[in-house]
Amino acid sequence: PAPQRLEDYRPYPFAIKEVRLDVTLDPQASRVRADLDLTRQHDGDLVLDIGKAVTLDRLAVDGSDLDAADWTRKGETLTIHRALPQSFTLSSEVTIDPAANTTCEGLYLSGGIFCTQCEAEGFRHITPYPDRPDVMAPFKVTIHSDLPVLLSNGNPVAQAPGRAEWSDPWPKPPYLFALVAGDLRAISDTFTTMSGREVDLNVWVRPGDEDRAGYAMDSLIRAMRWDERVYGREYDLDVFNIVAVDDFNMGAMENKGLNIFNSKLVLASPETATDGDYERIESVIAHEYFHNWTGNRITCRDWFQLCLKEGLTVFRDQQFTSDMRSAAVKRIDDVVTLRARQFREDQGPLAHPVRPDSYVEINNFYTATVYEKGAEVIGMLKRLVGDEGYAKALDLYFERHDGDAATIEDWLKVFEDATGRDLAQFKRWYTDAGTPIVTMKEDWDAEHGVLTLSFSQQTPSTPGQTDKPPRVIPMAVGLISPNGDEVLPTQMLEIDQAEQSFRFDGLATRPMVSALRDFSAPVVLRRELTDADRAFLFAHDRDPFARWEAGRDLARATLLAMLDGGAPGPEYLAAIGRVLADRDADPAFLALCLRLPSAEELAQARSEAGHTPDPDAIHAVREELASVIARTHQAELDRVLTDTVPAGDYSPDAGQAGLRALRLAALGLVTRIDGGARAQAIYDGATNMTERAGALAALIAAGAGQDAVADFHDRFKDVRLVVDMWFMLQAANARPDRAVPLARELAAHPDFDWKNPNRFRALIGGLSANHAGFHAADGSGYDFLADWLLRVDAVNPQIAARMSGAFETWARYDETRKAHAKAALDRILATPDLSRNLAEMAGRIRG
Ligand code: HT7
Ligand code: ZN
Repeated sequence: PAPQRLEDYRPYPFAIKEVRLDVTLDPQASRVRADLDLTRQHDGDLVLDIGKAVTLDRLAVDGSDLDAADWTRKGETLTIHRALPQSFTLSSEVTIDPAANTTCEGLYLSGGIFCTQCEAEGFRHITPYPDRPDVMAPFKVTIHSDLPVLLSNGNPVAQAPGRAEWSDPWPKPPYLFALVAGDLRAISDTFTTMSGREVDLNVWVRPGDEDRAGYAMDSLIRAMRWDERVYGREYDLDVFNIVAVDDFNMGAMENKGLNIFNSKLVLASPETATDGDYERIESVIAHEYFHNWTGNRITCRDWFQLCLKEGLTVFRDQQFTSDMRSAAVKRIDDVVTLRARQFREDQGPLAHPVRPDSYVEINNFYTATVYEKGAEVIGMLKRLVGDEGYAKALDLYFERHDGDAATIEDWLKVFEDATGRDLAQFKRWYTDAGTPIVTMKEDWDAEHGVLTLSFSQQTPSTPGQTDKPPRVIPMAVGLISPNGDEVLPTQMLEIDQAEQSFRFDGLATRPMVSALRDFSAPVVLRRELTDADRAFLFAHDRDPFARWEAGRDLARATLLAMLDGGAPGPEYLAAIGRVLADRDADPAFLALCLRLPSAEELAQARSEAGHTPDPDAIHAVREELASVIARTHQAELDRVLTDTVPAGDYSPDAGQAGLRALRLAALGLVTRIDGGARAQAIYDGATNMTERAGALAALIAAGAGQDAVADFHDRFKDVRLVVDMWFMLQAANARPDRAVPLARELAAHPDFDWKNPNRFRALIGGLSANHAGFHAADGSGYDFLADWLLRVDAVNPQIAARMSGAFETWARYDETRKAHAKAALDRILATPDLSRNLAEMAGRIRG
């Protein structure tokens, strides 16, 4: 299909004053009647979107039925040819089959619960409609069903057995429509808003899951309070409902007043969820809630503007987590994720701007670039205009655009108007793909005590974009004297030229430069440092991100040297010794410092340095370095294992979670040399899932986990989310030569319900995350993935397309692996009836 292009945007010819939906639920034949009050605004045909599986039973204008000659239906488009009055009501009646809908889009069934997913273009599978975000309307919805709980957007108007009416007064785009019906149980609370209104809060789950919904409710209340305190944003309906379902393509969905969640991001108890799960629940509950203002009250004009709501909402949820937990640890975690996912995307065949200018299938653009880089771009804006400028701009954004479907131009304009700053050059962060490479050089004039820092920036070409003019890059630097004191606290340098220098005078001795503090811009920084320099920064930098970065650089340099036949140097081993001996620092920070760079990160680094990465060699050096650390620091590691057991009952808070993270980081190292004895002991004595799953992962990685794997399944076979974990832990941690054979065995396991997105992601995503296992030299990982993508594509194209991203880096490997990957991609592309989703992804990746 021809791509959609940003430049082709045209406003819709009609406005909708009100939408009235009447839905009669039936698993095989649900009936939807829609009355749309339309008024012409511009010239043009009345064109509606309609899903292919929707049976159109009736169309009428102002009550008179249209006959077949009055409309044409082609593909997903319904065009009305009849002459139309200025204002009129268009009525439609359709039949749909939720039970046959396996796509988790439109109206479908999950474990007997009717639910909907309409972003990005799912509303057309429910009723004919202008399914685009700039057509906003208030909705009134009546649901007919015998099921006990019937929910839709907005406020409840009337509830009677077999019937419920809902009214959403806030004009909304169709992608925010939601309906849920089923046998559900709520845990409930209330929230009094800043202006004193009481809001009913409910988290709806399947019967029996109620005792695992408390943390989601607690997170919601904290998010509501935080958005009032930090952004001045108040909730605007009488009720806020969250529903957890088991079959869901992504994490969650911010439908107005009725958020629908993947149950993985709602349900948690100490025995069944890890600290990481709790933290994700807190942040995603907050993220979806924050969309109420950044996404719902102000939405996107078109899907090219997706980063307008997603980048900003990710930025806001990151701020929230920083406030709830440790800001330093959160920043490091976010950078690790950004580099692993977004840098990889920016450096490969799927690179695209934060605001893309064309797409074939919009669902393929819910990417790390739009979300995570979109958030980084906002972080840079905030750095450039300062906290006060940011607050003024946001106030103006909410005031000026409430009720609008807005664009990135609107967004930048409020910053320009609120702060007086010209953002023409800054806009390149939205329009230009690729990660800038910034090279920093130092010139020290000892005679005059002057240090000159020279920066050059260059952004590599990306598909369809070769010309990359310089961008504005906020570069946070500090200077540290040889005795470790900070001689110059953080300064924000603004690099806006291809080459640029900055002078620092009056220095008594040559300082060490701490650069890109707090990861002030999403760039790759290149500079020359010795291991001794890195160790110095790791010991003395006051900026926690830069400190961690120096340690990670040291680890990375050590591993890269080992790949060239070197041995771990004394600086790194001594630095790890200091980490293990540090009793003052935040344990969560220390845990991050102990974590070795991932295999994927090393492959990326090898390839950037012009080498062909060898997955087996990368696996081997990581194992070797872990063993060397364990042998060198055995006594300290044992001490860490005993000193990091939190006192008191389990709590998912940052303090306890940090201790457990440190304990598991130490365990991962000692398991390399003790044959799994300590991991088995921790597994056996575990009182919470964090330790149990962490110990199991360590045992599997050591090739010693058979008994624990069987025990884990026995204990948790009835807890769906933990069975997902069981699949994932095995596939992700299996030794490389076992990974694909094991994945094949697991795919034949009776619990492998591959049509369930979580279960599919657990196994297939687990294998893709096993770097050397997935990139097996015989191509078996690629074949396995291709087989499963084709199978799942026929039932759920969004999941197939998303998981195909594992092929993204195929071109960086050796000729044998490349030939296998190419053959697998060609096989996918040659398959008849491939979805638009997977065809676009496989085509772009194949190149
Ligand atoms: N805005 C949502 C993104 C989304 C989605 C969610 C569930 C299933 C399919 C989906 N397609 C797009 C979630 C968010 O980012 O907040
Ligand atoms: Zn979002």
